[in-house]
Amino acid sequence: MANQQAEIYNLEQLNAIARDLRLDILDMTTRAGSGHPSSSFSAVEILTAIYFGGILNFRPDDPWWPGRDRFIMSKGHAAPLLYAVLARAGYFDRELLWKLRQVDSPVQGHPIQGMLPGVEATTGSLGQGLSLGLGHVLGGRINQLPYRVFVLLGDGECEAGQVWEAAMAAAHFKAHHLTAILDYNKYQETGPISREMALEPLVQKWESFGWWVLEVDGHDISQLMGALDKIKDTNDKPGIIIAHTIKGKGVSFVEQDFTFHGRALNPEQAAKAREEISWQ
Ligand SMILES: Cc1ncc(C[n+]2csc(CCOP(=O)(O)OP(=O)(O)O)c2C)c(N)n1
Ligand SMILES: [Mg+2]
Repeated sequence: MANQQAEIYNLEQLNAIARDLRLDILDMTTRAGSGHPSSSFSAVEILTAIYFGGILNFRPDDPWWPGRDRFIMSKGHAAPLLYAVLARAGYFDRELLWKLRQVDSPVQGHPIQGMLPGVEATTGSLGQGLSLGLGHVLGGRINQLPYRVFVLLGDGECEAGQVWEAAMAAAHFKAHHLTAILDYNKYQETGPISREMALEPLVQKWESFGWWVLEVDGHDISQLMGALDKIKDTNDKPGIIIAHTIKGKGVSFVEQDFTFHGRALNPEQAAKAREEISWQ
């Protein structure tokens, strides 16, 4: 059965959705007084393309439908983005977003499977999502369900060894239903990746692990959709889209400032940010 997402959006509408998601992330984190706004802003267009560009096959009113495609937010600290997307997709009431990080709220600082419909995996301890995604693909193979699995990785996350263990295993098992998207914003928590622990040459690394590799501008929704579509044809290899992004994208004074990694904007900063985002 086709994607239950009834509406098909054009590029202009998708860019408007991306802008609205940024505003939600801003409001959620500023109201909570904590969270990861810059990590969330970085991947807004990636999730917009996957969820609203007709890539992911999902049913918000039947979230555990066995045939659904899976999206796993491996960089779990970008939970505000995931929650904003799931609310927008119709999995739950948008009012829940304002309970981010409150005690007993289902919208915790990191996603917890079973607490909210649409959350496929409990993440936040970095490095685990690709292994989980591979497990879903292999399970689908056993159960003869040809769903696809998409996993969003951070670049700092790729400094974790488990990512490469999963990469090696996915190639070995010819897991061509597995697509990783790397949010390559060049920063992790404490500074630039090139200084903390360099990843380059990244394309060659993934290729040498047996993956199909595409590179895109991670803020260009049409490039992302083109790559997400093309990567379905890998035949016998898993695929990765290396999406070049800007950490904090959309708010000038947050962009590339890693001190905003785990820090919400204060109300004055948020008012300025709202103004900037609203014009995009
Ligand atoms: C296993 C593990 N180690 C350390 C952390 C703490 N931590 C949270 S986010 C982060 C940086 C992640 O950087 P990146 O993957 O590049 O994500 P970005 O925020 O840049 O999108 C770190 C080290 C963690 N969550 N899990
Ligand atoms: Mg990063």
